[in-house]
Amino acid sequence: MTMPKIDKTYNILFIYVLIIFISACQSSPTVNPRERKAIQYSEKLPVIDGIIDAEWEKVAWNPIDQYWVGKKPSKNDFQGQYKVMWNEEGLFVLAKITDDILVDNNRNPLKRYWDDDCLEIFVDEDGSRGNHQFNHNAFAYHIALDQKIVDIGTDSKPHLYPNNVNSTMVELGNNEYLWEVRLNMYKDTYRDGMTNAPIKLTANQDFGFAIAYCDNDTSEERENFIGSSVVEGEDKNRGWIDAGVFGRYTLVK
Ligand SMILES: [Ca+2]
Ligand SMILES: [Ca+2]
Ligand SMILES: [Ca+2]
Ligand SMILES: [Ca+2]
Repeated sequence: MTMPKIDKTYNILFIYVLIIFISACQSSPTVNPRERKAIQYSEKLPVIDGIIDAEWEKVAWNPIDQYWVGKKPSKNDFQGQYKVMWNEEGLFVLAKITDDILVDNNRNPLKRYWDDDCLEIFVDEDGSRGNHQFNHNAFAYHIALDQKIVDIGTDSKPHLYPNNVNSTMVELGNNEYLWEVRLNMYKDTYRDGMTNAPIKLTANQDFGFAIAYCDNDTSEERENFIGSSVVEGEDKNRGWIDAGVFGRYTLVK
């Protein structure tokens, strides 16, 4: 009888394939880029001075490691990590950035500001997601090396938003820089050129957040744009238009 021998061979082959399949599944766990994460509460407001407050020690660093524009940079070229906390008064961000060459080619803060080195912080105060290109459903604040704050207004033109963000950047040495930022929060009814009262954040609410760094060293245009959230698809440079690509968070207390 030869049949049992063939059956046995198939059984061994089947088990072998099954083991390979299971181990492949285990070695690459499925990551859900839209998984909701927590932003921790800060009882005290950090001082925006580039010195790490005791409150910052209580929250973890997170990587800025998603290549939205350009390829993976070398460690000298760019490395980035951030911390984020919330308080009723606003959102607080600490970013540690390694960048080998700082450039500010466009001295006019409203001209091609994304082609100069800048930190970009994306906030969607109610986590509503959706388009925010020419409205204030969400903000994409570009923070230049001279701490000028730029986003696009409802008239489709870039504007400075000096009252919305308070930031500072200090050099730590070895091409490493610490950015400390406070962002006031506003409703989507924010009106450019008017006095807008900041809103209070509340525990357990949804929040959209991402952070990125525009890195240019020696080029006409930005060389790399590295962000914190996983963006699906070919075009990953969508944070300035679509709040749906921000990370999804809950403010916890
Ligand atoms: Ca501080
Ligand atoms: Ca660089
Ligand atoms: Ca919104
Ligand atoms: Ca640079």
